[in-house]
This record gives sequence, structure tokens and C-alpha cells, in this order.
Amino acid sequence: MTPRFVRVYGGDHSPWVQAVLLGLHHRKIPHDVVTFPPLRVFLRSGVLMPLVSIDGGPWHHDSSRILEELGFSGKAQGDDRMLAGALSGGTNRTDSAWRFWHRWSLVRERRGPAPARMLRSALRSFTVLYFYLTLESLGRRFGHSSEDDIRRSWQRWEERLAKNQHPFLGGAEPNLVELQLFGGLQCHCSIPVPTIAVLQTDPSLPRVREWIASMQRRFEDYPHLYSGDCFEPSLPAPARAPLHEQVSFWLGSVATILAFPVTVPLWYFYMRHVRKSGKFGVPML
Ligand SMILES: N[C@@H](CCC(=O)N[C@@H](CS)C(=O)NCC(=O)O)C(=O)O
Repeated sequence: MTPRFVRVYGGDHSPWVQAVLLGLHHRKIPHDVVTFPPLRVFLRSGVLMPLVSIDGGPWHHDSSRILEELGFSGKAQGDDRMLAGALSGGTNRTDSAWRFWHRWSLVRERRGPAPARMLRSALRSFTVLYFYLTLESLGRRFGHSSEDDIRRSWQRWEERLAKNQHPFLGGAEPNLVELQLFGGLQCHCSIPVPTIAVLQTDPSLPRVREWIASMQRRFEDYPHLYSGDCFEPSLPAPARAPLHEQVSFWLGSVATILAFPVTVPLWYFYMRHVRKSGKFGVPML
């Protein structure tokens, strides 16, 4: 049964949140988005995103499961590994701390009266500190992907798309795995990383570029589309948060940073907690 209403927690800079939002948009399912989780959800799983509550039901996570609940299918064994490859370059998002924080400051709150939006904008600064520290520690531990790594990962998608006779891997319409792949592309474009230059110019990836164009045409009125700035057909970037939300975000950021004796251990605690839960990233089966 198609859900009547879905509440999403997550920021549209996340590939997995993007996949869920793309699915909801594609199915035209009414939904709203909050960028800081309800307190009891935060206490349980920190800032792990995406989470959804479908028709007022319990909050639950995992973009694949959520997309299946929305009626999507088409994920095969080995796809997760290919998706992980397509996300390479992601740790470069924090190359510029200013750009990382600034891009997050522009995310719009989409639910509730102005004071509630301002409060969530301020609280979101903890989420940004969390992801900043996480990406920095991943980058230091495992290093960044080289251009060759990125090219090789996307060549696997190129081969798969070249064998496909349809505009989408799902046929006439996108399937689950390509919503996740396109979600990954939105993530690369929302806070630009070297992956974009490889995808824009590499002579070995023409089918990938055609597929991006088909997806952009299919999602031309999607309000979280970041790739329209980087790929054809050119499409407008998402609307920015109004000034009062941006001001709240920056005030929250100052407080979050000054409170580092509390916020940094809190990051560490939840980061470990989420890793142990196995809910982070791509399951490598
Ligand atoms: N397999 C999960 C992955 C979710 C995930 O890794 N989300 C990241 C944001 S992109 C997160 O919330 N990470 C929290 C953390 O690193 O502790 C899904 O598909 O929903």
C-alpha cells in the first residue's frame, strides 16, 4: 500500500537521504523533512540518517529498506560494492572546512513554524561537527581516493549502462539502485569533490553522462537537485535557507565549537555506537 505521508529526518548532503527523497519525489508521496532528529531518536542512534516515520509509524533507518517500502526494487548482489566505489571521493568534502560548513548552513528547514525551524537549524550545527570530524578521521585513516580509483569505479557503471538498452537501469523508470547512485552524485555535487571533474570530462564515461542527463530530465522539478549545476541539462540549484535560519545555524555552530569538551566526546561516543550497530555506510557482503 502506498504511504499517505512520510516524515524524513536527514540533510540533503547525504547520499542515502538523497536516495530516499528521490524515491518519495518519484512516487509523488507527500512528505516533509527535518534536519535534526527527535530527541528520543537522537538518544538511540545519534545523527545517523536517513530515518523515516511512515504514516506516523516508528522511526526506522536504511535507505534500501525504506525504498523497498516505497515500492522500489532492483538491487542485486554486488550492487552495494559498486555503490561504495561510486562514493569514492566523498572524504574530500572536508578539504575546505569553510566550504563544508557554509554548504550545510544553506540547507533549508522544511517543517514547522519559524521558531522551530530556527531551533533545528541551530541544533543541526552538531550534526555538521559530527560529519566533519567523521570525514576528517576517515580521510586521515584511509587516505583519499585517487582519480584512477574514481575512474575505475565509474567504469564499472559505464559497462553496465552500455549493456542496458533503456534510458534507466530499471527500464523506462529508475530502480532502487540507481536512486542510490544518483543520490551519491547529488552528494558529490552538493559539496564539490574531484569525482565531478572525472565524471564531466573522462572520455571513457560517455554512457554515465547520458544516464546523468536522463536522470536530470526525469527529476528536473526535484527540489534537492544539486547536480544541475555541474551536468547537462543545466538546472537550478536547491533554494537556500532564509537568512534567519542561516543566522541560527551559525550561532549554533559557535556554541557547538565552544562547547567542544562536551560535543567532541559526544561525537566519539555516537560514532563508535553507530559503527558497532553496523548501520553505517554500505553493507559489504
Ligand atoms: N546503509 C545506510 C547508510 C546510512 C549512513 O551511513 N548515513 C550516514 C550519512 S551519509 C550517517 O548518518 N552516518 C552517521 C555516522 O557516521 O555515524 C542507508 O542506506 O541508509
